[in-house]
Amino acid sequence: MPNLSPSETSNNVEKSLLDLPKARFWEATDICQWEGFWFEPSLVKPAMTFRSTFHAQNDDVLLASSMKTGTTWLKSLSLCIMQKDHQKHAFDILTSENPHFHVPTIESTIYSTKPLQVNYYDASSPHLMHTHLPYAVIPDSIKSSGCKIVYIARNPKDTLISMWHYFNIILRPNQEPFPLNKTVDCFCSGVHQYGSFFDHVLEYWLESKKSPKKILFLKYEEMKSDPKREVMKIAEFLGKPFENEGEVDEVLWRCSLERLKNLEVNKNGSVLLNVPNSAFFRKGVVGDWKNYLTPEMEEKINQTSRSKLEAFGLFL
Ligand code: PAP
Repeated sequence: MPNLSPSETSNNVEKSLLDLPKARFWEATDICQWEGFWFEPSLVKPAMTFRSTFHAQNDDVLLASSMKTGTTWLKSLSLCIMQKDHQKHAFDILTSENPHFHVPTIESTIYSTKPLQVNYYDASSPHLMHTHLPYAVIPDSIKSSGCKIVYIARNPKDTLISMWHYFNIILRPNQEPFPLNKTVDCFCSGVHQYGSFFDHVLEYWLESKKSPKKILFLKYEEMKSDPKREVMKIAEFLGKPFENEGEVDEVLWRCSLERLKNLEVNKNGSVLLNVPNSAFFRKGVVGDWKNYLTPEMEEKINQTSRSKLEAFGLFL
């Protein structure tokens, strides 16, 4: 096969994007299916670029998650942990910008409203980065190098309700909220951004079982119920154990929802196009779904969880 120039490769990518299966998400935006998952069409090209050109270093760290499962919290905690040797009692980085600016989601950097601080394709320094991409499409070099992966999962019903609030703000600002029963249907069939949620979580979980030193699998609910234990686990896993309990408390306080929500940088501004920083902080309550879902909706999601997750031994 002849070598293709970058523009020929790019043209081929554009053409292959046109052939992907398409669907409408919440009557508001198009999504397309690539490698078995659903994406906003504009994210597929950056995802392909990430997969084919990113070269992981052994000391890189990739945070990963499906949407609305605790990404913002994980980014904040990991950032503080990775920087704690330099920071000590000095500068509090989370007061300067939203966590999504400091730890960008690689494939979404096309929506960044501000120039990035780090070039993720420059291999000269270690990276702390995040992706919502499923395990199957993350770069091979991440899988084969010493790069560690921290994944956060969340109960599907709370994830769905969090997603419902978020996309109603972002995609339907002057409309009625999207009907919840239809939201449940989309969620269970997997036709939503980065969906299927169930396949996404299961893939990372199975990989974490095979390679526990490579992938740390966290649950939002466990982080809420025993934050100290979980944050110490993350720090150990990243090779940055805490020296004393005071350090643990400090990091947890810096990253607490109440504090982040009330920081000026998060009350105002936007680091992602058309997404106010405030949209990333809501209630953070385990079981909030009980305020919204009918018993029928609950059963539909439970049934999907049983067949897609619990059948493999994963309980969320
Ligand atoms: P993303 O996928 O768009 O990045 P993500 O941060 O994963 O969003 O999810 C947002 C949820 O995490 C919100 O949950 P809720 O809708 O049920 O309230 C948000 O409130 C919660 N969240 C954000 N920051 C924190 C934090 N520091 N501690 C605990 N929960 C948080």
